[in-house]
Amino acid sequence: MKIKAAVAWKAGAPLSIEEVDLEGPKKGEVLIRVVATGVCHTDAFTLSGADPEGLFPVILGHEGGGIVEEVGEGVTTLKKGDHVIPLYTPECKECKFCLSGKTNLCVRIRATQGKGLMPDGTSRFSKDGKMIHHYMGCSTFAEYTVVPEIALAKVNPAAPLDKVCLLGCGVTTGIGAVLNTAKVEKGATVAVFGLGGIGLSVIQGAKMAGASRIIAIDINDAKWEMAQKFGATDFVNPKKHDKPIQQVIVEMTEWGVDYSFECVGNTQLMRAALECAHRGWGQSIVIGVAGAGQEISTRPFQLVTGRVWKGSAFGGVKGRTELPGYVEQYMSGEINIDDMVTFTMPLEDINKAFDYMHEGKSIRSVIKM
Ligand code: NAD
Ligand code: DAO
Ligand code: ZN
Repeated sequence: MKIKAAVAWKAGAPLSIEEVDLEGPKKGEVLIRVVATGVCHTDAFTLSGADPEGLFPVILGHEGGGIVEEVGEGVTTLKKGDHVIPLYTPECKECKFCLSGKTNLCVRIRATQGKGLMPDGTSRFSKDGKMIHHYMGCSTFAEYTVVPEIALAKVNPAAPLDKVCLLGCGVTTGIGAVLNTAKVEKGATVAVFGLGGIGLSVIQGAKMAGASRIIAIDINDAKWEMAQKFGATDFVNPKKHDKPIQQVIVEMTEWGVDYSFECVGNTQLMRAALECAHRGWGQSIVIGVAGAGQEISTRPFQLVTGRVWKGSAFGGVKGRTELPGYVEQYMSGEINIDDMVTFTMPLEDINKAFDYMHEGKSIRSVIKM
């Protein structure tokens, strides 16, 4: 079928809105009509060329919500009309990782997904016979997309897809990192580095967990108001201090915070986040994705003296099992998504969404198809 999509033909260039060809779903796959999609920093990261796994041409987008249009052979858990959120971290419920009870990092389709292809090793997208890659198994910057059945969470059809689409990445990643990865407990102290969609969701998660103090850190003062709305108690702008930011946080909290979260993708900040964690037990969670080839470092004595360095992908959330519950929490008012949506716009304006992100003007822009 012919569909409209935003194509990234090469790194560093704006997306091009054009008609492309989409093949129907093959065995184990599902055709989705995309209703809405968020634009995440990770899309911009890949578009910039800094992503070590970035492939071009590609249809980006991984924070979507849609409706099942057609199912391929062998699909048993979904039917036409179901409302779904695509999962860049699938859940097959059968692989070693899914069965471990220790991680959400399902490997069932990892190899082909990393190559921008469907599980059979081919792409459903093309233009004039030229293959276009899938992105993170989702490719939601398109009117329609094809996604493996194991990478779709079926959700409450009453939920507005132009809001709950953000559970496909940002909101879930932040809240999950707090509740699943760090397991922040009531009364704990927390520092959050970077107040985009991820950092604000970490703040929201910390508030849900009952943290007593939530220190929000960003170089953009304009982020403070929203951070406060989501539950931050303190704001620190590193640019306004001469000392290293970890020292500032340690001095504010005596021995450091119980939990810190890096939500930028800056390796210097990852070090600062670790080093402001409490001596003896502080945990620091890396959420931000650093550029190709970058490395992190600290003095090993930081770990010898009890600090723990961890990472979190999609908040440690098993999408098919847990995402429907997150949607219900949104519906009951326990999770705030509405305040994360700064702008909504049509697909034709998607490059503006990237501009607003780079200018620090948006938390999330949502594209309504
Ligand atoms: P964003 O661009 O919306 O927000 C980043 C924020 O960091 C901005 O407010 C910016 O002002 C701030 N910032 C930049 N440099 C800073 C510095 N030196 N000190 C303090 N603050 C600084 O990004 P986002 O969508 O919230 O994503 C954040 C990161 O999380 C990205 O690296 C993204 O790729 C990554 N991410 C990871 C996962 C995962 O599962 N691990 C999922 C989604 C996104
Ligand atoms: O299973 O090895 C793997 C791939 C992990 C995918 C999770 C990546 C999380 C960070 C990227 C942010 C995506 C929006
Ligand atoms: Zn699996």
